[in-house]
Amino acid sequence: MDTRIPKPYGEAVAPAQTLDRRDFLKQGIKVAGTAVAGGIAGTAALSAQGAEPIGKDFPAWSNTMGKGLSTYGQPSRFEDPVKRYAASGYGTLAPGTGSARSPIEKLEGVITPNGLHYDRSHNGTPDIDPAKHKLLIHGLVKRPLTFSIAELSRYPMVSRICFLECAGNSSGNAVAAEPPQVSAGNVHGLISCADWTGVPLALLLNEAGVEPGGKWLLAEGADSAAMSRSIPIEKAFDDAIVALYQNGERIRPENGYPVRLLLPGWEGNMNVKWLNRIKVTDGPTHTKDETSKYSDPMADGKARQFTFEQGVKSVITRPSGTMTMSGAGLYEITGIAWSGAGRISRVEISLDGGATWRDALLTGQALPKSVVRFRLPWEWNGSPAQLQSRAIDEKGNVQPTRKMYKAENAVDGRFHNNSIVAWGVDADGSIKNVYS
Ligand SMILES: Nc1nc2c(c(=O)[nH]1)N[C@H]1C(S)=C(S)[C@@H](COP(=O)(O)O)O[C@H]1N2
Ligand SMILES: [Mo]
Repeated sequence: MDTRIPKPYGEAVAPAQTLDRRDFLKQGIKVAGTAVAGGIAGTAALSAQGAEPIGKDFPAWSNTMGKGLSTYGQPSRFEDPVKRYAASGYGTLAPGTGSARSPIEKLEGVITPNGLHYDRSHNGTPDIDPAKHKLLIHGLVKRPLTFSIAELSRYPMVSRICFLECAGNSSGNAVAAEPPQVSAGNVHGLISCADWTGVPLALLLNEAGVEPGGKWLLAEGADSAAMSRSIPIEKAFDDAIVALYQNGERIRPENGYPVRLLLPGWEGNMNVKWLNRIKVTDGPTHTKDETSKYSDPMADGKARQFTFEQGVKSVITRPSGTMTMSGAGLYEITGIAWSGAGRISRVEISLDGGATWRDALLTGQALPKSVVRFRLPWEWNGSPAQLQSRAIDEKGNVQPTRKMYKAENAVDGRFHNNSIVAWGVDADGSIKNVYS
């Protein structure tokens, strides 16, 4: 696979290390303008492809009938390498136990296509017949209720674009002695963002009638891992969704079909997939999934019992590790940022390993608890550089450095690593994962 990054506009255009975005657009327009006037000869990139006068030698796809209609669209066959990075540590013993990471360095915008949403499963994907699946709400309620999927589908629904991130995302960068030389998605791809639709959990709880002593929930999945977590009931009345749809279509089996719990901004693990039971309790249940894991060991020997909110974080996805720059010139640095605390208010980029910073542009909408995309034009002069991004959210939380993360967490602490990601660019254009 060719991982070289094409330069957008051929030749070097300015001596400055970075350009103002308006300059970037102007330069782009200037180059394109020259190209048209000069018969598409203005740029190295275009002339290299061999410009032809319009109307001569049409490619076959322009003068033969196109392929027939299809009932479910697929990506172009030329895009075949865009795949999740699937890894299970247990071989044939438990092939579905592990994770398939999103190839974030190959995606644009903020929405993760359903087939590329990350999948983290504790015992594989169950093959659930929606006609036989039920959701039970019981415990400290006036009326225990069960809901079939058909019944759930008749309730008023809400939609929300939000990110989901595994507590174990970026754990490779937290514990590996040397930075792993793999793609951005291979280290940081346990993050995805989708448009989820479903029934507000508050609606269903109100129908069941929560008793005054009901303060927590136990949410359990129908998979054979019986994954279950305790959730403070306030979250249910804030923004929890019993989700049935993912980006407009029914949730994919890997992501919780036919119904999952969605807790916007909170630790991926608590977003119970294949949801089949919610029990209202007076306190946390202390299930196996929240005592054996997800209780982060700290440097001082103590452990955090719960970490609900995902920290403020960002990753430059292009240029990024394992890619190669195609020579000095103008590039666009881009990446994704998110925070469990709300909106991203700012993303800063450093080109010199954290010594100086400048603001990136946030493009599109900065929705709360969603992924936002940032961009910055960069005139690379061909000498070594170290790229970093630092996100800040509307609550004033600032993405920490890796040193800060390591100082706070146990030596083998690997969860909730939201520290700054650094990419080292060598003079030969190769890009490496580096610890700063
Ligand atoms: N029932 C059940 N729910 C589950 C899991 C699971 O294994 N079983 N994995 C959890 C973990 S660790 C994460 S990070 C998220 C992942 O959601 P996704 O696979 O849809 O990305 O689901 C959570 N919900
Ligand atoms: Mo997870």
